[in-house]
Amino acid sequence: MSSIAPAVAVDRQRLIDWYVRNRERSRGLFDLLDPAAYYSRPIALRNPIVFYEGHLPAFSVIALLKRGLGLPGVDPQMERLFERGIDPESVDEAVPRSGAGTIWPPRDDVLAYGRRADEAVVAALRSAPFDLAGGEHRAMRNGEAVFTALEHEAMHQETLLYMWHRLPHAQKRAPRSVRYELSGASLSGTAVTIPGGVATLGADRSAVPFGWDNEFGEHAVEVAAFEIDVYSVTNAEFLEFVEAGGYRTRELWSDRGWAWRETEHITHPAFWVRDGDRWYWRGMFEKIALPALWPVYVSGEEAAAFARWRGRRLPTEAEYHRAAFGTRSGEERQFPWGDAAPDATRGNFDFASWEPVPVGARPLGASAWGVHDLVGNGWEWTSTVFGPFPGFEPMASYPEYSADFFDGQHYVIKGASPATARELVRPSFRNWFRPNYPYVYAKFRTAIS
Ligand code: AVJ
Ligand code: FE
Repeated sequence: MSSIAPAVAVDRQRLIDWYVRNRERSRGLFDLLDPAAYYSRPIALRNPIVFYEGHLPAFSVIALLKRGLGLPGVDPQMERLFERGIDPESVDEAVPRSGAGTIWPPRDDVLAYGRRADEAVVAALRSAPFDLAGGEHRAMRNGEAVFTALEHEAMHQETLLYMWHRLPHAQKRAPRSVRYELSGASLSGTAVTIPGGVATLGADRSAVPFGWDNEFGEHAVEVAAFEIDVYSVTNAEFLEFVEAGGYRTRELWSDRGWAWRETEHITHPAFWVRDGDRWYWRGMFEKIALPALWPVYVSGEEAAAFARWRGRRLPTEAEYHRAAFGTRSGEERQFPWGDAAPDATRGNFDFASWEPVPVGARPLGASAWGVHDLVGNGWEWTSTVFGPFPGFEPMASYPEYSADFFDGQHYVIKGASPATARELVRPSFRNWFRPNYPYVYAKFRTAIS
């Protein structure tokens, strides 16, 4: 046995544990649903629920076994059906894939496929050669395809949860332990000035175990001084905007935002429900009298309109970095709170909660400038169009991942939501959506130069 063998063995076990933990969590999410919901499509532009239960194992087979290790798949028919969804963000309608006309298999077949895929993936994680960096195995450089599979499943758990949020409550079974944090101090209206300085965006390939293609490479950006809200905008604050007629005031909206608002008849956040003369939060398992202190979850267009109403704007991606990771000395931190590993005391992420918590409720997670909740409690909208960093190269294990969305139609969101796995909490991680996508767990704060 070579001297590195024990370290490799430990690593493999950690990857297997992660895979198994991922699979158990996904199973738990599907088991929250009434079987009647299984073929429904809670978000019209996304595939029905059944697709995702097949997509998770199929994707791992495709990315790791086929592209990474050059092994055969498990079931070509299932892998074709479940390879890729119709995503609302997708531009390329010419790619044949599953969609509206698809006849979906019974759940038992999907589950049986999942079990076979799991066996094959775990077997590969246990013993397949991982040092295959060269030539036709580019997708295994630094174990890339392994992490692609693992992080993809974790990311989709968030997709599933925000899809579940749209389902009627009668189609979900609430776990016994559902609790909400509702009370706290009323903390709005404070802002802090962050002096000009450098923000480091992206990651250095040789310094991190894994990153998605859009995270590379590392580069410094000069950020001019700006002022930013210490707390995310709450439901109570957003209600002022609604009551002041913000949704009817043309000049607060971009042309694109106004067109969306008109065609979709948008008059309030998608997470709000009106009943009689009261507002409620559309919770995962029930409707909740609108929690004043929770951050409001909105689309980017709504966030931008609110900011304009306040005479302010959304922060850029670089300003977010500076607010989150910058310090007075010029050194940058790994996380807003410093270099300690992310845990539940630092922010509302890693499935700690089904809903947001009051803004400022995790003071141990504040950044060096005293800005709260930059990681956790909802992603943060930025005004930055999603695009490649200098030196971008599509990843071999999943070349379409980012490149398909460099179309000028998507905006960067940063941080984490309650449904973001802790493995995805890192400064370079970037998420993106169209600015009129109102379903994600995304909050915002305002800034000004
Ligand atoms: C990066 C979250 C925008 O949800 O479409 C999952 C992630 N890509 N499978 C999405 C993704 C392919 C993606 N986001
Ligand atoms: Fe996917």
